[in-house]
Amino acid sequence: MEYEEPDVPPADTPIKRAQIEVIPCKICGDKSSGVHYGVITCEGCKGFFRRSQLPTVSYSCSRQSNCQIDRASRNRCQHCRLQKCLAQGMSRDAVKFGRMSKRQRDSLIAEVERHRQQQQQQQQQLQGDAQSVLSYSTKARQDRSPQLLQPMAYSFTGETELLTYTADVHPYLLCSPNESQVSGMIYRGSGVSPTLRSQGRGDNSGHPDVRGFDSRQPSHDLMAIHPYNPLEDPYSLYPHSLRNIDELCASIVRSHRETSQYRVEELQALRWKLFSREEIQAYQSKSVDEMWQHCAVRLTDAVQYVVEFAKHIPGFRMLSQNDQIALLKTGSMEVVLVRMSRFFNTENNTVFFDGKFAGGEVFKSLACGDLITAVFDFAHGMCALKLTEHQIALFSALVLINTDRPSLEDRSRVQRVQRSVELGLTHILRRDNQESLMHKLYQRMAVLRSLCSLHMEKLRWFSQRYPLTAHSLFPPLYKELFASEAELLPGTTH
Ligand code: HC3
Repeated sequence: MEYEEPDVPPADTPIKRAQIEVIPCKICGDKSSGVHYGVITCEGCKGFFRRSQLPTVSYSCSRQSNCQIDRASRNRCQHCRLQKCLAQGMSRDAVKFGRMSKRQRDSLIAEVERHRQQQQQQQQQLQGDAQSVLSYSTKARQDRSPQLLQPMAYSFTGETELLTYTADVHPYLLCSPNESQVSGMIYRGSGVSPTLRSQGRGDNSGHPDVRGFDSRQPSHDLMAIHPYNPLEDPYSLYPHSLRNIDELCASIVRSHRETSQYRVEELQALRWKLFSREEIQAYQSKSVDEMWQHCAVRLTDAVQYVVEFAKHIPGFRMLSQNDQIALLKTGSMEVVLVRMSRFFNTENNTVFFDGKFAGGEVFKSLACGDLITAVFDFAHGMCALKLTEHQIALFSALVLINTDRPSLEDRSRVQRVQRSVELGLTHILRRDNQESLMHKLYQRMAVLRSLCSLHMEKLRWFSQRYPLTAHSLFPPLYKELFASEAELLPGTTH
């Protein structure tokens, strides 16, 4: 019996179908047609998921279970398409719950509003693009494979300097993922959106972002805190539109929100959606190399969102591309672990993974029990700090923009960007009357470094034990991130 999902009638929810359709399909990025099986999808992915639930259906991937799913490629691999549906939370159960809860509906309204504003910003951005300090050469981007690094054009001394890049060295970092992977990623520029700026003038519509950056507050203009010195001024790197700390924070918070893979409020509704005993058994019966490959794909997905976040931190794209790569190679895993705490349930020590909440036992077949325990303990510790989304956004930016990273070309330039982010985080903590958190956050950064070195130790062990998987079955971006330290490059001697 074919499973028919009764569409949730838009009439009896405060959100009209037409409104939801501003949000692209969470699976393939095509135009959505509503909420289907609990997730906003297009008609094609709705029908695909319905068919995939038939008892006689099972899919397998003929490649590395990390096929890209977008509008053009969605029919190429049913296995990976279904994995993406599940990872986004599609489930037959969603229908049994009937209408959305108030919280889900509120979250959806917020997301619809965000997309509407982003489309508005996009329009303004397109008009302002000619003057924007930073612009991608979209033509070049379309001409080259979507995975390759895009040449970036930015002006330092008035002239546009087109950086060529040795794409054969790091072709996957700094790439622009396809729309469906980071749908909604239409963040532009580094200024404050007119919407935020207009509401900042006393119209505290309760939107936390606006309240947070109400321009009536004494704006801590960096010039005031930081006597202007053309060499020293951290803002000399920034486009004219970003001239005070409130705008820097707003820019980082918005980018965090748009690249955070899951909204905290969305996951709240799912926090008791646990894996069944059979599902846990299925993960535990995977071989070590199978589970490593599975987690590598999930980790790479998460890193892709962090790369997009990094690229929109004001000042990051002003760094040399080698320094951007150096910061991402060492910082992106750390930010993934920070972000993981956003979807960690401290009541049962589970983390949102593959569409449900998983305890440490799900990762048993990685054969990295100490790493898992350390990662879960870290997540627990982060949750204990009860950081707000704004604080997590600024903390994530500070984790990334770190002058202590190895092999930086222009440390002083990185330091200027780091300083502005530090000022931003201090500003947010001062505003929240939580300045005492700063030293705890620096302690968390030290733990992150130890976690990532333990991860590299495990990866070296794995790549020696399973060289074929490590060299040819991990996602290219994963290898690019961890290759040098874990000798994952082809032909590396062990
Ligand atoms: C850290 C983790 C791998 C990554 C997993 C992520 C962060 C992946 C993105 C999901 O949206 C959320 C998520 C949940 C659990 C995270 C895993 C917990 C344990 C596991 C290992 C410790 C790291 C394994 C990394 C490896 C082996 C793939 O290199």
